[in-house]
Amino acid sequence: MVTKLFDLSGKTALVTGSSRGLGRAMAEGLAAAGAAIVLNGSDEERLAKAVAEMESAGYTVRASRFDVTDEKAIFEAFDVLDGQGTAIDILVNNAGIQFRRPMLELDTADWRRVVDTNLTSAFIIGREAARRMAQRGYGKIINIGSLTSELARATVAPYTVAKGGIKMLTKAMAAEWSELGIQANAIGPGYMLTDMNQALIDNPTFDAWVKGRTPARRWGRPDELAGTCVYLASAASDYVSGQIIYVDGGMISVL
Ligand code: GCO
Repeated sequence: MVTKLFDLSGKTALVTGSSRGLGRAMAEGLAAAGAAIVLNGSDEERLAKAVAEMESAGYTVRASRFDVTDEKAIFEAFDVLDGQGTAIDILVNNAGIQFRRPMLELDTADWRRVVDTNLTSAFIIGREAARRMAQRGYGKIINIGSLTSELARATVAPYTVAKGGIKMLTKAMAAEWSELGIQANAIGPGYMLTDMNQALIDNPTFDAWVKGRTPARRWGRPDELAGTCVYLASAASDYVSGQIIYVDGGMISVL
């Protein structure tokens, strides 16, 4: 019974920003649970390499290349999926960028770029997916937040604002879409070993801070998000909506 609850066979998942990092790790986890995967990225070469690697692992995968800040490209991508008869049952809004700079020195253009990529994209892609999920009375939306969905860190204001918005967008989606058979939830990763964090990982002072501030005394691995992602994508979470689950080694829960 338990394994059936987490079985994603027959489901298709679109994971944005999934040619590497957290998105790729969650895509692998969803695929291992039986889902067919639509990988997304803007870099054609990196995306093709990720598709090939996942196909060679025996997974059912295809690519959908679009920039998550380009609304026209998003419409076109969904038109292609519609034309192929590909229904997106599970959407993981993972795509995101980081830009570290004190606000007093921050250009508005950089603010807008981060908020558009990390937050507005989740609304646009979420809306397009939900319009189709509502017709089928079924869907799972998983937005990727952050510790900064709750707590601010100096020099990452636009990221923090966007991730705080992700938490509340998730609740707004739950408010409007739960009655349509769509569950919208979020995952809040802690400090994870990703390319985006490499500069922090390589900084001995920051590395020591993360290890001291995290009860688990270590950085998280991208694959450690897969279990929570599969849970929120599966029947096991059919009565869960509007929640954010932190996968952070305990960091958000302690002073
Ligand atoms: C930073 C990091 C964080 C982590 C993650 C923490 O500059 O503080 O990039 O934002 O990536 O979001 O949950």
